[in-house]
Amino acid sequence: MIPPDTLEAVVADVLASTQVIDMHTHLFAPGFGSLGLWGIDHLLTYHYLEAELFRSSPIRPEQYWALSTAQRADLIWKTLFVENNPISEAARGVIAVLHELGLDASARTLEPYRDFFREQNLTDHIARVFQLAGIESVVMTNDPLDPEESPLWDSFTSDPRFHASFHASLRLDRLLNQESAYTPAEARRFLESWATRMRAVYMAVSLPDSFQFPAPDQKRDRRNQLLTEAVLPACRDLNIPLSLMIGVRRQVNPALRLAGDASGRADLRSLEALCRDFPGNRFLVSVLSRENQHELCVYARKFSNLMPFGCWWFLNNPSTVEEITRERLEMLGTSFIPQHSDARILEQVIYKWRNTRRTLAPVLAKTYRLLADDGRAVTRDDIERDVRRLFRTNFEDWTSPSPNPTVWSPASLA
Ligand code: RAT
Ligand code: ZN
Repeated sequence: MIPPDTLEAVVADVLASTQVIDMHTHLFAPGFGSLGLWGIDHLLTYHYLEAELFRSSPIRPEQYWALSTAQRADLIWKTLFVENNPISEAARGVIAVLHELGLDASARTLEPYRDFFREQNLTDHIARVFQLAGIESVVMTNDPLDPEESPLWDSFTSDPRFHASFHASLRLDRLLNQESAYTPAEARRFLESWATRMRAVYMAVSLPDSFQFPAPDQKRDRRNQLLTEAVLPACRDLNIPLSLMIGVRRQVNPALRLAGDASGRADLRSLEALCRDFPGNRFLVSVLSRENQHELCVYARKFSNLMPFGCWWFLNNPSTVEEITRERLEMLGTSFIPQHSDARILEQVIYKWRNTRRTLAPVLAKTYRLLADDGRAVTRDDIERDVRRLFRTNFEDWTSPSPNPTVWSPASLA
């Protein structure tokens, strides 16, 4: 039995020693060259920090975009890290990364950091970053309609070295949210061939808060038509899930570019319709609005083909992660995926997973304390089983279900 006063330390230790599968990032394997972002200049010009820059500096967006990447990074460092204390989640993250990499996080200029990153060999650096972050592998976001990315697949597929650490996911935003000339039949063939080529572990799309399924004019709704006639059948054929990231309001302030998106509450009856009408599909779902979180848990209780995941983007702050994770544990036990990093710059996985573990430790410890109060104390093995499920196997089971699923029968209980 674990003494009550060491419970949180045991939970923290189990969290620290369980390797995560980071199921949604914007990172790229080294074979993708300059698409893969890393290093101090990219860490500082992360769009979460760009949004914060404009709140503390008089610079106007058009003046900022006229600067080089290094000049932008210098300005963000000066504004958010020297003239102000870096206390926001995104700013504190940069400090944690520098510290974990053994650097003094209080330099006045970026030169010492630039020197450090210049000396790194990328392959070794990736291995060190994954080890510091406690992650086994990451899932990339791969868009075959991205003219910069698609030609690079030729060399990547022939280089199997990185497949174990960088899985692919087939992103559908361009296909579904922007104009594309494909008929549903063509789109289905296109998706099946790309998903096979990429060995995609799932397909994914982000959807606005206004997403409606079925739409009032369902027959003329191009996105819904492509969903029902191309995406969902392709996912069924390939036996992979579809990830829906619902509630993003793109470009409410276009002057901020990538930092110009916001969030909105969605009508999750659309999700209800999808889960009910397509029982042969599995859905991974994240919702961006805090107000949608409880409903998402309710729907997960109704539909076993729905897997809630992550505390996405504006929700990835300790106070909100704590609230959402508590709610999920209370309503779903361990049948959800608590977090993904959404990292865009390699080293971010260090701080994002550090923060996730730090927030999860007291939440899980409290859950076990309540259980002990009610009559059942947990062992370290019990905790390990839960954390493995949350950090790994819920995702693994959802993306690569065993080829011969054990069909449930009353006899299997005997
Ligand atoms: O969190 C982010 O970086 C956003 O800009 C989005 O990329 C979001 O995560 C998405 O995948 O659409
Ligand atoms: Zn993302």
